[in-house]
Amino acid sequence: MTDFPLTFSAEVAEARRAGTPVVALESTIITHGMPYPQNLEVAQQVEADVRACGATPATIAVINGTLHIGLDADQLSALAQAKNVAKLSRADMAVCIAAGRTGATTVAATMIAAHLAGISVFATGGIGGVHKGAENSFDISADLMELSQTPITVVAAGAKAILDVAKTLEVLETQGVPVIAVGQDSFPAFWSATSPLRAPLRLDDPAQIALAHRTRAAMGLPGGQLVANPIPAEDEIPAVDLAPIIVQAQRDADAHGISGKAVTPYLLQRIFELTGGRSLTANIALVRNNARLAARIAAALETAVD
Ligand code: PSU
Ligand code: MN
Repeated sequence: MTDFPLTFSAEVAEARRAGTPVVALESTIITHGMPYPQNLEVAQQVEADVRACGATPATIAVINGTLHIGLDADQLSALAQAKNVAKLSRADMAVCIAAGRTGATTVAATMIAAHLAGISVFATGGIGGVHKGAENSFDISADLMELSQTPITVVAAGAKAILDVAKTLEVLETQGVPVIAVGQDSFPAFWSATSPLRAPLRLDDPAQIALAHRTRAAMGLPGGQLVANPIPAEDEIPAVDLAPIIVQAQRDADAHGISGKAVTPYLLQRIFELTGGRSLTANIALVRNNARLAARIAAALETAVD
């Protein structure tokens, strides 16, 4: 019972009826994070990875004013090619729906939608965070505040090195968000498996992560968990290779006066150009790796509930 347009794909509706695991997937990574046609291939591949690990994928987006929980093949293909799609965070989603427009969901908006749909686990690439120079620009992603208030376990490959990762971890701590590294102590840095920073928490087993999710709910603590899953070693770009490229991309963003919502897509596109496409190859590998772990966590959550 909703008083706004919300619809489920056939396979997500069936999974909800059957009580089988579902993994939410965001759509900003498709519309603003990768070029066509790779974005569509990756979106399809990530959905296939979730299915291969025993869960149902629910890619989330607003299409012509309806919040979609799961997209069919034609909708996914159309979204991947659509122009001028809005980038939706907590602030924008209701306006987009009310105005009958189309928008892709960021981590924050996907968490809100997943929660509305009764989905607990969400896989993405990297979360938004505190940008370099935030002490002047105040550019801090709404993703961080969303993690503190919406009970979703988000699987990401840490935070992108385009961010101020140390400040991002500080804000997450202030907001009471558990940041849990998987299989290592270091907090992963998106394209690179490790960073000089230690993750505050570590759990190596999907069942433990699922239990921590349920324990948080049982204690009445609002908010979710950030699961920081390192990119597989064979796919990473070493941090030393990336460091000068990130400096260059940030310098270009500043020189062009890029601000607000445009910052993250601009930096990703610039790094794609400066790495000759290598950043995209790594991005694809880490998103797929996150989808597989998320499916296992979702399966462990369902097992624990029954
Ligand atoms: N990771 C990617 N590509 C992306 C994003 C993350 O590899 O496009 C998106 C996510 O949707 C994330 C958003 O929520 O960037 C953060 O944007 P901002 O910094 O404007 O909050
Ligand atoms: Mn921002």
